[in-house]
Amino acid sequence: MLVSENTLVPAMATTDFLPLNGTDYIEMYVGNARQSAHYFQTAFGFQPLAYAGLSTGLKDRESYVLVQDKIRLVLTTPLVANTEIGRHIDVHGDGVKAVALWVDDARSAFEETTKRGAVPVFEPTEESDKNGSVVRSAIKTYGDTIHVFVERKAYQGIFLPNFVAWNPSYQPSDLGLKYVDHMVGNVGWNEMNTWTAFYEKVMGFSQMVSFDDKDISTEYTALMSKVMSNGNGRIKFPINEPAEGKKKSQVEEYLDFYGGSGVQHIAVATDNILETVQGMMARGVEFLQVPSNYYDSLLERVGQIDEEIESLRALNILVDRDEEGYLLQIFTKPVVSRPTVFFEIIQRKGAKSFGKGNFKALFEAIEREQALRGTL
Ligand code: TYF
Ligand code: FE
Repeated sequence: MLVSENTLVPAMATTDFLPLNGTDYIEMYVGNARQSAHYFQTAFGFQPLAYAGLSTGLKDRESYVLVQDKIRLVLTTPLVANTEIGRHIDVHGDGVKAVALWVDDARSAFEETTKRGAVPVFEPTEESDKNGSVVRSAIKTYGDTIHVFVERKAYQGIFLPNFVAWNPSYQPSDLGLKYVDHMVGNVGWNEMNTWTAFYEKVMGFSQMVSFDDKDISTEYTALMSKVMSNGNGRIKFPINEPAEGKKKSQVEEYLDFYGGSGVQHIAVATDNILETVQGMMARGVEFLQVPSNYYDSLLERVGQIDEEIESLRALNILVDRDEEGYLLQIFTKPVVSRPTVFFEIIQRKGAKSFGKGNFKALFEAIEREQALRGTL
């Protein structure tokens, strides 16, 4: 059939060889999962979901699974010496090991990506219990980070087979976090294009936007960034690399302390950033601060918005606008001991971008923190 010029060709005219339904879970390897779980419950409002460890038959590790709406966070720690998990923590500190992606077919996901050059971590593996079965497979991405493909269409349990419900009496309330908006990787000098090519060729992603060191440089530091997105836009992975500036780039500081490439920030969405951030602050989460004069010229830059400027100023929430709408965002200080992993809280009101208009104010705020650490 001939397709005339005016015929609308469906966006997915070419079939997506790696259809992704969303982020399935994020697994962090941490030194003390029991205490980290308490922190993410208290400070971020995550709810207890599942547990696996000594009492479920594991001998060398334990995991706590927390949930808030669509976000699942798995905190895993070794229980004995000389494990792969312990080595990961020794090299990287507490950090993100796995970005798990929800698929309909974990066998096909593994086959399609490995045949395009992905390095396998583990082959499709079926696990089952009385609630059904899950198939998972995994490939490497930047640094020691991996992508796990999770196929759960034959599973009715709470998380994965062989996890039990975790239902402690301590259950602080939810803080309105809804889903993972994007997850950012910091990669080594001149490696950004290697990894964006990986997401393009191996995982079928395409590039949404790119920022060079002219967009993202302050008086002192610089970085470059490209945002990769999967076919249906549910998965967005910006990739940063350091650029040469007058002083040490925040990405370089990350690479030094993380011991290489890894996940820099996890951006989580809320429908009410004012309430979410107020709640998180009351529970002890520390956020980066911008100078109060950021708000003096805000309306000129972003135009009319629903929120009151004074409420945004009081909480240090940043605003940016693009052709499609605006967004509100704020960044935590690192949530681990090393200056590495942090969170972004984001509320989108139409905007599909990442807050380019805030880069300068944000990066200057990060530099003030670097200066306090003596790492600038
Ligand atoms: O994800 C983004 O692109 C924004 C901005 O080190 C950003 O959140 C980019 C780099 C960075 C911190 C934030
Ligand atoms: Fe971000």
